[in-house]
Amino acid sequence: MQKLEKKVCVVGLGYIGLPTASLLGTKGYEVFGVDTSRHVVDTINQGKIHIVEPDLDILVKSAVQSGNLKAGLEPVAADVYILAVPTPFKDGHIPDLSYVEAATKMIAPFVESGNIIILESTSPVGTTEEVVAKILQESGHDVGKDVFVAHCPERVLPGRILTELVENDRIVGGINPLSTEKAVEFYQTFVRGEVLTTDARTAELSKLTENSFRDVNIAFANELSLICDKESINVWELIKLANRHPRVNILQPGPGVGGHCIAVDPWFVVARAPEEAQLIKKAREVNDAKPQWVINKVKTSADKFKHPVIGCLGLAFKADVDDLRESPALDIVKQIQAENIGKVLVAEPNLSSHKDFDLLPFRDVIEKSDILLLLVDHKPFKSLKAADLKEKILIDTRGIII
Ligand code: SAJ
Repeated sequence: MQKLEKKVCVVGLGYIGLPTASLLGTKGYEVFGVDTSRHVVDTINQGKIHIVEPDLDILVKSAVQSGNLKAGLEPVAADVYILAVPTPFKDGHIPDLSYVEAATKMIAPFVESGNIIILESTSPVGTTEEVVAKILQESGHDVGKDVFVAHCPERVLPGRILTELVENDRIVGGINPLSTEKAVEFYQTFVRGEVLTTDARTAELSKLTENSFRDVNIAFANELSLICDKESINVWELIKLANRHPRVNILQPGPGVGGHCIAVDPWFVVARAPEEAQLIKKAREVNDAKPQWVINKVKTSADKFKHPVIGCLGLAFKADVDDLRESPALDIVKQIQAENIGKVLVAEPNLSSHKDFDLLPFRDVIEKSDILLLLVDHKPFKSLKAADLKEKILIDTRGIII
């Protein structure tokens, strides 16, 4: 593999930026990471991490110790800039592009002739051209000729980020063919998967499509769980049986869909095509309604006790991560607490503390609860057996306790 560029500046040192920066640091690039948080910058410069992701601690330590990864609050001159900042939504599910705008404005004074600027943040169609390229053009750069701009959406799965960063196929869409070509050359130096090429707008929509596809399929599973509950049928058994058909592959129901990706990105499609994106919108609504359904189940069970103790297992948005962003589990537990449905006990084995709850070991939570609400299929919880929980009311939103 050919090494073309030397210095990389990664803006945004979160779940995507930090793994990317440290991976590049261990591949021989000189990497400078930028974050607006002093705490994040200081932690990384000590070779430590501020997020939980398997093996990330080892990678960051090694990149920092080799001198190839440094972090700071302001960008530096580089050959390649990677923007990996959040793209949340505002009220009304309208995309919030202020972080992308701020990051582009921040690097603009450092950008020089020949540089490659890559937007990795998941973005609505048009963002690469209408925000990133436009700001750089307005800063006096001859975009597409002198500096090159492309979108390369991140597609890694939290929990498997380091493997997927290297192994996954990547989609690179430049604002013009030359930008695509330059960005592809860069990714080919560290990605083992295939690097597929297109234009920036198609690359943007491809990422949104992947997550919308998953959201729609999870919504189907969640809808089935409501139908099965009404019919007193075990949805997990039903799905297992249906999936034995060679062309059926139903996903798993849960307490709702969380994370910063699948619960957010489909809205970017809906925002630009509200008339057309009917199914995508409905799937979001089905998944967003599931937490309230779970809360109602807890309420019905709690009515059977004078002073119900509700043991909640898991706060994270999915198994074996500490990430609480858009977590339906967290929302459910907060709501149960706010509505005073009973005394709430919480276990989250991936966190050492939480500002709103005293976290307990999960065995203690089980022992002290009347109602056991399993919200996340974390590994330690999988050892639980229904036979050992006989005197409790069990609400297993993940179908792991048999
Ligand atoms: N979930 C279910 N049932 C399932 C699968 C997932 O309820 O059968 C729930 C999870 O519990 C979680 C949510 O969906 O709350 C999302 O989890 P996930 O594991 O499906 O996905 P994320 O959000 O961790 O990562 C996704 C991935 N996208 C796809 O699989 C299409 C990942 O590849 C993307 O890089 C990531 O979004 C992103 O950053 O966009």
